[in-house]
Amino acid sequence: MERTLLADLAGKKGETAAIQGWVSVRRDQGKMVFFDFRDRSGVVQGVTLPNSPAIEAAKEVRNEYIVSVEGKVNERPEKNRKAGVQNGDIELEITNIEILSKAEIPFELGGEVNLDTHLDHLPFTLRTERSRDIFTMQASILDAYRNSLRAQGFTEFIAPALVGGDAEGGAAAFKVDYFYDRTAYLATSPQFYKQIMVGPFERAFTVAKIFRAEKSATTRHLSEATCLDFEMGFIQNEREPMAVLEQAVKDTVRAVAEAHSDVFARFNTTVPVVPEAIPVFTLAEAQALVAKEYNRTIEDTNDMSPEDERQICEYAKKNLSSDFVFITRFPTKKRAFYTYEEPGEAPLSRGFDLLFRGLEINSGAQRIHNYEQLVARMQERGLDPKKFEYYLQAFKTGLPPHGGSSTGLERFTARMLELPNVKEATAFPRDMNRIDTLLSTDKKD
Ligand code: AMO
Repeated sequence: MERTLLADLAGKKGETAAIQGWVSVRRDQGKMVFFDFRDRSGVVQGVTLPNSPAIEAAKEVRNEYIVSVEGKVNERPEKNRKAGVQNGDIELEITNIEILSKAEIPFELGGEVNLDTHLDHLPFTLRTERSRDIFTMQASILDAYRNSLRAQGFTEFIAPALVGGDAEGGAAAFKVDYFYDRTAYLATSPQFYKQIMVGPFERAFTVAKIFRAEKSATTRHLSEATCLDFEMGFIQNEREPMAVLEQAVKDTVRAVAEAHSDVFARFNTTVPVVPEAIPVFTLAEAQALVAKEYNRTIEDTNDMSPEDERQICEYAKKNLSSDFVFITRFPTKKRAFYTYEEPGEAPLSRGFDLLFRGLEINSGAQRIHNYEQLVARMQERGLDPKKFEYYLQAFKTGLPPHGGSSTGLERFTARMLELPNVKEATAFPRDMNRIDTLLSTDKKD
């Protein structure tokens, strides 16, 4: 018999159907055996009556077994109906049950486990409703972001993960043994390549893997992350990439709100609030505001601390009805070498960050597009322009004034659902202490 997805069972009341899926729960009640089944489309309850030809087979089945089941789709008696539950008004009366795969489970799925136990068992724990929700949300974010940028005239390209040098000229890079005894690196950012792509496309974006060898064991750092990067030509200043990003954020939030109200509810959070215009503060304004509002002194006036980020977001939520805040006018020296300085406000730059629910999820800027100025900036920073000759070709052959930004997909997802740790929003996180399994048992995060 052809398989029916659980979401389509309700249309088969009174008929016989064949389903395939997982056993979320098995319950024995007297001589009957009940099951909660799940598949990619949903859930249904099954019952094996004492006189069913499947009763002996049903007794063998345990939680998380994968089964192929046949049965009759019955309407449940009025008193047993469950309002608000998918298929809460039907039940599959099982006539045949075949085990497709047995399961030896380390613990019950969906119970409370600490993050390390969760991560140690991802091939199993990714099956929880919570994890499936997180990665369903992530897939939707990715989709919506791509759609938004395409609608804004951007062309997607694939950036390389193996590169000849460190793009940011500072961020710690992982070394790779390459052919001919050469050293390659894992890309810390698709930065150079997206700028190069302004040449052919004017507006280009990429979803890129980035690898960072920073020794930061925090709730917001990964060694391997996914970035949503775009770059655009013919801008006046950083406000244009900020506007593109704002539109992408609005489109993404709208799409996930439409598709996943149930997920927001299960995570006990709400759809983020994006006002018509996301509030913009300069670094100095933001820090002065939190210092006053929270009666504290600012330690580092060159950059936002995690506490500054949390507080300015709390302020914006309360007073400006926004879950997002832009910060601008960081000192040029604190930004990557290619960052454009604001001519009227040197030594401040045309760089910006976007904060979301207390965390930086995006960085961007207008870039230096003039070849001579870029070479001069490299030299100021002690970087050897010779090592950047390949990238510099784009400038030698001419690039329009341009800028762009990069959003961390895992951070965006984590804040969307208010997850405390970015690792939970990464299907297979790599950090200082872990590649799949812990690298050392005495170095837990
Ligand atoms: P930046 O280094 O700020 O900027 O990175 C951009 C965004 O990527 C995410 N991110 C990370 N997420 C998890 N773990 C990490 N270790 C990590 N590092 C970065 C963050 C961050 O906001 N080339 C510039 C971008 C640009 O100017 O367009 C850059 O790489 O969400």
